[in-house]
Amino acid sequence: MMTNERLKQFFQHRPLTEDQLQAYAENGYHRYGPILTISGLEEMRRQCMAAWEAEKEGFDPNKTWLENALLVNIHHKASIVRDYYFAGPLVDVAQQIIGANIKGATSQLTFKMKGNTRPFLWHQDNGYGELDPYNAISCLTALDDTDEENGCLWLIPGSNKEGQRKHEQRQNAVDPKYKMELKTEVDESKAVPMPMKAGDCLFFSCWTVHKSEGNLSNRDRRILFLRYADADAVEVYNDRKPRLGRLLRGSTRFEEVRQFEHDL
Ligand SMILES: O=C(O)CCC(=O)C(=O)O
Repeated sequence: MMTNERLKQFFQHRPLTEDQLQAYAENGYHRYGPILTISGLEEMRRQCMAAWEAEKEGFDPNKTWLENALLVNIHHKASIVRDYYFAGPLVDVAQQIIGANIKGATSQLTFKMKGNTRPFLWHQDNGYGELDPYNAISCLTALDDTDEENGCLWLIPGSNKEGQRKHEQRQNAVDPKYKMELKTEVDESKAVPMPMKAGDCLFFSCWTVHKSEGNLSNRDRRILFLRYADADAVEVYNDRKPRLGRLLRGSTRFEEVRQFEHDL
């Protein structure tokens, strides 16, 4: 693990204010703004791209979303992600939002490279992986400037207050091989784009409905996606088994989760 000095060189810590916490509870998201320093962004890009290029080839329209856009467990493959995920500013943010007991629930690269025009339909992250309690947060760190042209996220402010939604399973029009895509109905007029600068972070609740459009630009759109959950969170879709993930703060009632910490 990095020393505190090195963490400060790469990551910008800012606890959320009371007003920000209140706005998050109301709107279901928070634009944290810059979270990586210039050298943090450079190092993050360098390590993530090395991991990406070791496993992925260039964008291929005949491949699935999973093949083209996802690299899971990136914290096993890039030490800076591991430090950021386990000891960076987002752990404090997660603790402010979720409470004393926190685990890491997901780490992945979500790279919508130029040429990848596949939209990602409206959904809640708890649609794909329903966790209980319902306070998990998804944190997106931009490794490129992201905007409407290259497939930034869109979300529906306040949708976090409407609880767990029904999702329909769809076949994606641009990526027909991907049959598992979920979609929930929304009032599109309430949608707000979430452009980000490289090095910025946006996080939102497991109930916040969001989507992204295809990347129609000639620029890549690289995002690091991390999810944090209550240390006792269970997978509703999996017989309520505990979600495995490293315990980062506090304690857990699940021996598997305590044990999991030592496996990494
Ligand atoms: O990366 C994207 O464009 C959307 C991904 C997303 O919303 C998700 O993984 O939940």
